[in-house]
Amino acid sequence: MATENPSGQPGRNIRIDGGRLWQSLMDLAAIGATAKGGVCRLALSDEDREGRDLFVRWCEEAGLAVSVDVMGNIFARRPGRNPELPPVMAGSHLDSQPTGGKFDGAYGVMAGLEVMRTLNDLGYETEAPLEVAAWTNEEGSRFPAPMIGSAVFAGISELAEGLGLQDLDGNSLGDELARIGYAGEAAVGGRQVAAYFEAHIEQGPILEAEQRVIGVVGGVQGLRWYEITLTGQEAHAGPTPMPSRRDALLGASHIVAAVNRIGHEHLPGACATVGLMQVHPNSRNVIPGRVFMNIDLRHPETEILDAMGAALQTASEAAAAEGGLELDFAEIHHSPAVVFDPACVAAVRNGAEEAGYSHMDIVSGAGHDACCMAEVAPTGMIFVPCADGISHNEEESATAADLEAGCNVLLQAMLAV
Ligand code: HGY
Ligand code: MN
Ligand code: MN
Repeated sequence: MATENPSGQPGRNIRIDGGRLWQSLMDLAAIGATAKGGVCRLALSDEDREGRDLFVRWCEEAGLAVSVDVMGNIFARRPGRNPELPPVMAGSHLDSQPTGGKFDGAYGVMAGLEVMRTLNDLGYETEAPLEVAAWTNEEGSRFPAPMIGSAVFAGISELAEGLGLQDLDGNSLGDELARIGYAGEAAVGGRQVAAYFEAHIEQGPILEAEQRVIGVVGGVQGLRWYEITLTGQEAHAGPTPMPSRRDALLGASHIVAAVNRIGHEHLPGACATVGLMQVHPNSRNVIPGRVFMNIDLRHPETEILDAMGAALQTASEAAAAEGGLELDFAEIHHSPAVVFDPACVAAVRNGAEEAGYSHMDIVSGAGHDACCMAEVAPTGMIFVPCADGISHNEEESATAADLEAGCNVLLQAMLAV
């Protein structure tokens, strides 16, 4: 390794290679590519394995030491002068939504790798080691607990809970890790991290509307997920009189309307969504006997999020009573609102200012692995705009220039702490 830093500056004038970053994102997006220009790399699917393998190969080509922990989280480590110091970490996730975009998650992992590649090019030696992490099942789309890889690393969730999660076909997360060859041997968590930074597209419209390149993320709103099962009675759609029906889908439709009402009643700030529903037996001429659904509630303020959850339970009980239906109601996930470490937030803001990028403070509407990492390390996030604020959509897009800017800020923040 050459001298610490040939330019003599503390990394201030270093810039990443935006073309290389963009190409890595496009090469990764070819894995699980969808016809509409997005990606489908569900957690621990064959496509996720392919994306992981590509990331690991690139890390090894960059001379990074790769390890995989028992939750399948991948860590690529670049040595610093003092191996005893805890690492400064960047990271995000490689898994996607079924109709996901090229940048959600992938950007933060590729940006972390680009930071390593840039420092390698310059022969820049840091005092502490650096790491880039790819966390397991951030999306919570296949296995019903978002950010579970980082949550187990941070001690928020138990390993057994993480490995025991099942997808809708009954496959366990642990079995799928083994199937794709990512049931690692390294212990999960229980080690110090000096600081964690996550670069991510905003996934909302604010930066674009305000014409800012960098979002200095101060924190993340709270999130609760609920699973509801309504059970009525399957019956023939023809001879069964309307008054005597116990139609589970009718009850579910009242709950869907109530979720939307609850969101509007708790503005500003509330978000309320029913994104997953299964109707049984889902046959054209059978009155649905059972409906399974997931509800996603979000708000920056804990008390209001709690009130939204209480209103949902009341509405669900009323819908079940009205329809003569059995109700199973369970909260399955809670990520409390998070405030990021002031020093990390300042490092992001300074990185943007020193590079001359327009920036603004912002709170994240989406959950991220950074929410979990904030439990165990000083944490910050860097946002860049995405077109029309659209994400979790195959048309998700961002500009190479903005992605490059965010990665430059990530580099500066990692060197500054
Ligand atoms: O749901 C979220 O906010 C994230 O995309 N997992
Ligand atoms: Mn994400
Ligand atoms: Mn996402």
